[in-house]
Amino acid sequence: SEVDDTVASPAKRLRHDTQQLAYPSPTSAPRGPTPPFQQPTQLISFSYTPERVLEFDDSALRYFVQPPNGAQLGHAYERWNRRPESRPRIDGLLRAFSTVRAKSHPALASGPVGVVSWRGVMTRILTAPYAEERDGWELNVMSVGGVLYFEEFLSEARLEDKNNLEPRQRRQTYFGYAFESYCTADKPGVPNVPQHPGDPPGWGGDVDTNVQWCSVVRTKLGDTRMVIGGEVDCVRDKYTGTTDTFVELKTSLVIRGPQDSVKFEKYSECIARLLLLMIGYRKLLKFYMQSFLLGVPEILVGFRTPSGQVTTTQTFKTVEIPRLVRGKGPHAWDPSVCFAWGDAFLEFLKTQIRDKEERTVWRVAFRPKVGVELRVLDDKEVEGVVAGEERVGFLPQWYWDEVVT
Ligand code: 0WD
Ligand code: CA
Repeated sequence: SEVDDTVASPAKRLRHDTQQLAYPSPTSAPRGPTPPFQQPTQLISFSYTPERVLEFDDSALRYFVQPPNGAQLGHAYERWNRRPESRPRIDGLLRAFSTVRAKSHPALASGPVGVVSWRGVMTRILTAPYAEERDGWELNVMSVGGVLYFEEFLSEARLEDKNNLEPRQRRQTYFGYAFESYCTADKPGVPNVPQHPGDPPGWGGDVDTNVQWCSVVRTKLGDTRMVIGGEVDCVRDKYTGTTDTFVELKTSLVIRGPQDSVKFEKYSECIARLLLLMIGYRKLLKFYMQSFLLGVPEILVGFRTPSGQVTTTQTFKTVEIPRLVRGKGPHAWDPSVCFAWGDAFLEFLKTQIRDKEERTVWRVAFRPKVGVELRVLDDKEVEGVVAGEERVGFLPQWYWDEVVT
């Protein structure tokens, strides 16, 4: 060929600079002992106000209340105060981490932190062995002072898609938030009183997705200590400053079929299993991992009709979920596969990224059924990530100044 592709071919260069980690087959039993996952300890909590200002207080903390029978999740849809999708940033979590470090929190004394990440990102990583074709993801990664920072990467097109959901999809997203409204109150044990004329009994106030209460925990997977932050929907009865009373709220569509005739009167393992089947194994793994990572002990699922009426609720103890699915057919999953993979993934990043230039931004791309690819972003790509803000890579300048001295 006339083209000198030894220098010019970006494809070739890419291949050369790209490291790969093969995806583990979930059916092959993980080799060796499962890496331990340490019980999460809360380091700090914070709130986002309706103006989306981060405050180190518990003003956005909500308390669980039983939702009314037959709650209509389409209520006040038109009054939803929607936060526009923007590039998901790690800044809030870094402010929290910076604050606990300044206070020399005792839970940070046991050893160096290896990973700082939002919980949603860790959920994606750990559930990768069971991901379906459409569940691929991309991350930006930086390694500064021996700490790996993860940030979800959404392309402009993906951001656009998230901002322009089909009306039907957007409504379904709203159902989840409306369920949270019915299930939570400002104060423990005080039932919700309607604010607007026409609000149904038990409505906990209009949905504002700016407002969030977040918990930041310390945990450890294998040899890697992690600081993970995530949104917590509410606490049951009281807030103790620990994760013990955290509750995750979910909705799940009741699929038409013989299940409809089942009466959900008492909690029994049999009924729990049936409900799990209705949620679907794949979705249940996400529920489980998301809650487990933050130490949330309870998941309350509201089963709804296609039009958004809650027909029944069921609470699950997070740690009991794996036992309910273990060995149950071809779609069953095993969390030890996820932890073994997660550990291998973190070790892979540590060996590949070690001793490299700290300003470098790495991109991890996960392709379901294939594995992950790791590469360095070029300057132009980093520009897209930074988008004219005061940042070093994707880290805010103030944080960089604080840790690199
Ligand atoms: O701006 C964005 N695109 C995102 C921001 C995407 C994902 C997360 N975040 C932010 C969150 O606002 C929060 O401050 O990161 C922080 C931590 O989130 P997380 O706990 O790590 O997120 P994840 O576990 O993915 O989701 C937890 C909850 C969701 O509950 P359900 O039950 O649906 O899993 O966070 C909410 C949602 O209620 N949530 C969002 N709310 C508004 N806009 C969004 C979003 N884009 N993503 C998740
Ligand atoms: Ca939720």
